[in-house]
Amino acid sequence: MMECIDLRSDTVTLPTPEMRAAMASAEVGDDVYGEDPTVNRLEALAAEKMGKEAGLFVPSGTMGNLAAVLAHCARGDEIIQGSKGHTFLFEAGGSAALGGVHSFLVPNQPDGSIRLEDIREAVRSEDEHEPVSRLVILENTHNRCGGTVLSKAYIDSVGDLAKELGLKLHIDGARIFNAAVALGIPAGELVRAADSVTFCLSKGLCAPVGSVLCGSKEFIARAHRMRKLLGGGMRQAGVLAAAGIVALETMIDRLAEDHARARRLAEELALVPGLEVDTLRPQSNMVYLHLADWVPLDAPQVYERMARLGVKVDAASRRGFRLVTHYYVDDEGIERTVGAFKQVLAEVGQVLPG
Ligand code: TLP
Repeated sequence: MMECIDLRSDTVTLPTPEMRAAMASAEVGDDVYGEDPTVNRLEALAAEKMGKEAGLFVPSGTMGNLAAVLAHCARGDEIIQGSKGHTFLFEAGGSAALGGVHSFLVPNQPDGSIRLEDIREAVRSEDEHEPVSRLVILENTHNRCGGTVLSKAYIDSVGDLAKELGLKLHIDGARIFNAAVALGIPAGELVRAADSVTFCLSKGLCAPVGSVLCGSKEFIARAHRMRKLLGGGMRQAGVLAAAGIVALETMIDRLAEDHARARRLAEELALVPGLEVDTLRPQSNMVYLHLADWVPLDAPQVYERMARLGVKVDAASRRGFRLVTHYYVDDEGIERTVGAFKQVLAEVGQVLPG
């Protein structure tokens, strides 16, 4: 277990001993020639789990999403996506910067969804003044909306609408297994309506590096070219893929533990004077909270004091935090986190009950 409790993200997770052993003994080859047997095995396993024909191992979720956009869209095309989406907010504007692909933003609802009528209204006409609507992106779980889970029924309804409107559907499923575990259904069923999906191996699943983009064979062939263009063609990448295989084989079901701990964390933090928890019953492994108005510190100052007590949290906004549970945060870690918040807030003058 880590000395310090690090709840900044599930990206901070370290590879497990089983992963390190698999990495050390991985059979490898040159993946740009398609000759790395371990990468090939990971891609096949990922495709099977996603219920798609093919998979493509990429270095990051960001590259997976961008390769998908570039494989779906031409310059001057438009993506319809949520205004709180990771692909819009936190991927360096890659679709516009490198793909010449424009975004039409529609509001994310508090549950992470975007409304069907907003998608319908966002679609452009044939008029030459307008960009060409091409792609819808959903995010599941939805990071900025609180780790919220989109249901299969909702995704299916977006898929039907996309088909009707002649659009493709991509899912940024960085944490799709958290969503699937929360819903109690296989991930492949959850993303059935999507033309493509990216999921990450290096978040709650604890692999050190990598994501997999999945879709039809024909789509993945185009995405393969885009990965090369983006500099993501790797050579003996089986060393990394080996950890990804262990992640898929051993780390999915246990995500339920992270979700249970996130709920406990939210419930206990809600009792701490000075903290306002945004969602009392988080749906997956994220807890968002903010400081009450009377607290004379801002989030970065609280972060500093918490860190000195050995607890790291993500100061997600001026007065808000995101706490992400994962494999390396156990029950004691939850207690220490609650204790550290209590202590920091007590130090700024509030008398705590009990
Ligand atoms: N998210 C990171 C940060 O970038 C915010 C985090 O700590 O949560 N999609 C979603 C929904 C994500 O949350 C992330 C990473 C990505 C894509 C990008 O994955 P990477 O970091 O592998 O490029």
